[in-house]
Amino acid sequence: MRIDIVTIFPEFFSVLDLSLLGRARQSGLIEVATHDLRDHTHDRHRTVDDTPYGGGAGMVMKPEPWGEALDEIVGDGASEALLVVPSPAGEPFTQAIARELAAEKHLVFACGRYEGIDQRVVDHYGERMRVRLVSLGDYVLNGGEVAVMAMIEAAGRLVPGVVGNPESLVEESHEDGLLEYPSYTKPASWRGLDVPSVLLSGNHGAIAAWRHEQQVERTRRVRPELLEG
Ligand code: 6GU
Repeated sequence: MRIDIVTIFPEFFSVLDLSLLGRARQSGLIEVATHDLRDHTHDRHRTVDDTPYGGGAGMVMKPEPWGEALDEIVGDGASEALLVVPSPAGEPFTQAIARELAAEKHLVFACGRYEGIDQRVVDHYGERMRVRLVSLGDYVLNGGEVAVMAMIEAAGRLVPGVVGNPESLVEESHEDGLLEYPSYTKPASWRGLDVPSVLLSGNHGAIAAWRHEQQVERTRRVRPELLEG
């Protein structure tokens, strides 16, 4: 998988060198390139934003640097790539979307700052390629960078080969529509708290039943809306 990220803070993504995704990059499973939007400005101040037409607070990102940067990445014709624009006005990011992103050959992330990117950027590229506006949740971030980091981590670990033991992907929160069951390791007793005895029983049927029960109970308690579907 190839990932291109356009941002005014390329250094922000240096943490992608670390851990699981860092290893996936070293082994060539995932190729990541960051692009500084300001490299596509042509004024002395490297301006990427301007005041909004119609008035109002905040600044809007100008379309021209985005056009230059994205043309350079996807070419100026139709593109097979998927353009992902993080936006609080987008569709909510879910495990299902992470799976869809993980199946793509080429992802391009356009990180907006300020009050967002001139709408014509999305409209223009929407005529040449698939574009998705995706939100991390119902709260406001200063820019798309943190959201893109979350999306890359969630999707990247689903790319075949990135997580060593693919079975560990199956028994996780959200993979079966439920929250995950509580986990325990040694010692069997810690500060007066004992590991549930069923987990020490060696009875795999009973353990599976207990874990499922815990999943349903947890989900009913904190995320009842997940049980409706
Ligand atoms: Cl994707 N971007 C910004 N700026 N704020 C957000 C978000 C994205 N998702 C939730 N809040």
